[in-house]
Amino acid sequence: WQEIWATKKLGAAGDFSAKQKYYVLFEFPYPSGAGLHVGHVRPYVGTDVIARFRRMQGYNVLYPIGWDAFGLPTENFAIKHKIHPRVATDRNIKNFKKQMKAVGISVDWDREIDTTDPKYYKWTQWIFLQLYKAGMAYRAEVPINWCPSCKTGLANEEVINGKHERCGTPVTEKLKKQWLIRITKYADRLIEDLKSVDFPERVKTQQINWIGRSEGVVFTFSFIGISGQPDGKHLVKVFTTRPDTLFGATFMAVSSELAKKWLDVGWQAPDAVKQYIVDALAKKEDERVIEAREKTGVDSGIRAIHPATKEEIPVWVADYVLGNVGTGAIMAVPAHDERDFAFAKKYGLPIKMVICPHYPTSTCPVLDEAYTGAGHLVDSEKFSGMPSEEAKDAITKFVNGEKKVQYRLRDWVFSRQRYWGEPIPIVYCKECGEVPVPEADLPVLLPDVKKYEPTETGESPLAAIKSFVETKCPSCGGVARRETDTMPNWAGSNWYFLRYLDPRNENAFADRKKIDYWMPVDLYNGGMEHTTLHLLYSRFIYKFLYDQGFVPHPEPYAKRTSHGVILAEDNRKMSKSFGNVINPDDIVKEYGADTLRMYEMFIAPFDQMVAWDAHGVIGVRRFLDRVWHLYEREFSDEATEHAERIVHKLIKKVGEDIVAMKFNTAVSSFMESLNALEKCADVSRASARMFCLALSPFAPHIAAELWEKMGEKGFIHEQVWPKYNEALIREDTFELVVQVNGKMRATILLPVGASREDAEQAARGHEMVVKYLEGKTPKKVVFVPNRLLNFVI
Ligand code: ANZ
Ligand code: ZN
Repeated sequence: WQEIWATKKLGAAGDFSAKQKYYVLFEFPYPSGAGLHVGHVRPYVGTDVIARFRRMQGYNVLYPIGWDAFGLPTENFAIKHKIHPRVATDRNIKNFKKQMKAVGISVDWDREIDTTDPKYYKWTQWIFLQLYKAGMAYRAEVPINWCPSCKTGLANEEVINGKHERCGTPVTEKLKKQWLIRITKYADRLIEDLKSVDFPERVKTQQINWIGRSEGVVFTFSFIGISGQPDGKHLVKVFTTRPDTLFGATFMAVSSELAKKWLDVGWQAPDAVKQYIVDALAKKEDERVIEAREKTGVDSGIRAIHPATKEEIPVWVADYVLGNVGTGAIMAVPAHDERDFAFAKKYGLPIKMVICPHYPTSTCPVLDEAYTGAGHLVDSEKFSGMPSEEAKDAITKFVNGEKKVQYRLRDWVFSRQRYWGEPIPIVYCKECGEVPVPEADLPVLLPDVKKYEPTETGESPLAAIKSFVETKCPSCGGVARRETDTMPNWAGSNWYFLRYLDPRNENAFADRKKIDYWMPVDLYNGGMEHTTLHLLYSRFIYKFLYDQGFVPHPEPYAKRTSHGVILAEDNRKMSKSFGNVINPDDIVKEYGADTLRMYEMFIAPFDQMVAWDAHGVIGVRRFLDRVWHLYEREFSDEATEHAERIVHKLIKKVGEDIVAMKFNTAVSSFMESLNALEKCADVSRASARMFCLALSPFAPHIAAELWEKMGEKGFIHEQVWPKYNEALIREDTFELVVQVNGKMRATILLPVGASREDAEQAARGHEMVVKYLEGKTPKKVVFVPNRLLNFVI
């Protein structure tokens, strides 16, 4: 059947068809050397069920596939096994393809794409040039995350719990000249537009938290100069979200990065302080600051003037103040901030309470930890007694603070010092400086080389390839050098869903008419782990393309869903290193593709994590065997009401469940229906047809075969999804609740639509009712049709 699907092009999507379009997308696979395991297959089968179902419903379905093939895993694999990444990639894709075809995924193979194909990455580079022209891509020397094992810079999003998300190595910091993308410019819109899309709440929350918008205030502190007076020259700004706590600021703390800048401009710090700063910065190179680590600091000797009280407070250099957040300096309020509290305790700094949770103030508690909530101000001069929310504005005005919105999100570090990625299309010329490669000269081809290992110098391996580096300036024709850093693999994946719309176009990343026809993606299923990586990046790039007039909407995905991870039978993550990986090929070989598919849909609610269970697989296989046997019967030509009822109910249930992605309950409905059908003396041909059609999105191979065996005409996958008859699925009985004085005393099974008289007669015959009526005549009998009867005595 898979061969027939291939020749008939079952998955082919027609551009501009008059049918209603439906774009269903799964995150395209990274073709690793390890191949697919059964966990990967879950979202493919889920979306395949939907694609097949929507086709039967008459939609023009786009269900595409491609390969996200640049990046570290392949490159590291290639280095380890001494195979060129190109060769490894081709080999991996071939294997993935074979595995996916074996499961019967009905994608449109004619639209297959590969991010490492120069015809594809030409457009990835083109998008970079658009970003560059719009001032959205820039070069700057910034401290970045550095993976000492992969020897490359990383974006913040790629560091999970202080570790590189791909290899697990603790990340360090490195100061480096980098390409950055101004994703921060889109921070507000990335939050705001979540309102217009149908994403799971947890996805929205994670993105909002990652962007971390916080509204606060910048206060200015002045330092005491040589004369012992504030000289007006040394002003330091702090960012705070709690301006109401200003009177509780007992010291200031600055990052070592900021302190280093002061040293650079001539600050004569005591030797111990200098040493602390140098050590702290060096430490970051080999050990990342982790939240939980003990806070350290040193008194800088500098004193600052508190802007409200005019008192002198010490200025400390502390490692918990981050150089790249806010202004790199804070006002420390130990009484009301946990970090400041811990630091003040450690170094014996004063803790001054200014927000009291109780009012009046006489009952203020003694603090044994920071009080971070709201309350009334105390010990704050004329602001004492004011509610803290109100005091925020009042104090800000009082000391001329400026309101400021700050984000946790950083600009996106876009340079990688590795071989297997898209070259960044920029040239450096002595005369003209930084020059973008003209669009007509794209793609900048990744040179075919023998040596692609990362270097110790922090430079990309491309830097050692003369024929690549040395070039002519596109602007003046003079001697120039190419940029040797490559892009992160998110560059190719953040727009791939657009290339599917027009994969062979040589003049544009996609034809605008096709984009208008197909976009937005109607359903995008993918892993939760991509929420603040690919999903955020691709929303951002799409918004950028929207602003440039290349796409019709501000959001690419109308709806997002997420599948749960499948664990191994030992309840651990499936991993080669644990030796617990289950390969779909083995299940297909032993039990068949349809068994694998239905089991994966049956295993648990689609969005929940669950462990693999070999017995469950056998159970599903038995079910399919029984379906097969059912079709060995002679079906009657006459409709038999009982079997019809079963099948019509099934059609309704399965159709609704597919739309709601409740695949597991759909599969159990198949099982229940089969049980019931097996007991029917007669099953009509019409019922058998319908059951087979309903089964076809889940078990397409068996359904196609049964269809043919039944002698039905046509190709099952071109049939229309069956309509159920409302009259047939109506329940024929209901449970009447019988009460005496409002208390339930019995339930009685009655035909739907039973009259008041019938209900009363049946109830009076029930022994419990007889008992509680005690022979009395009810004052009133309340009757709710198809529900309830209440005797009031
Ligand atoms: C005084 C204060 C008093 C603060 C208080 C909090 C509670 P979010 O909400 O995450 O943005 N902060 C500012 N810049 C910092 C930096 N470079 N490194 C470390 N911490 C920094 O956090 C804002 C708060 O984080 C700011 O408000 C500041 O501490 C701290 F009762 O200022 B707060
Ligand atoms: Zn790494």
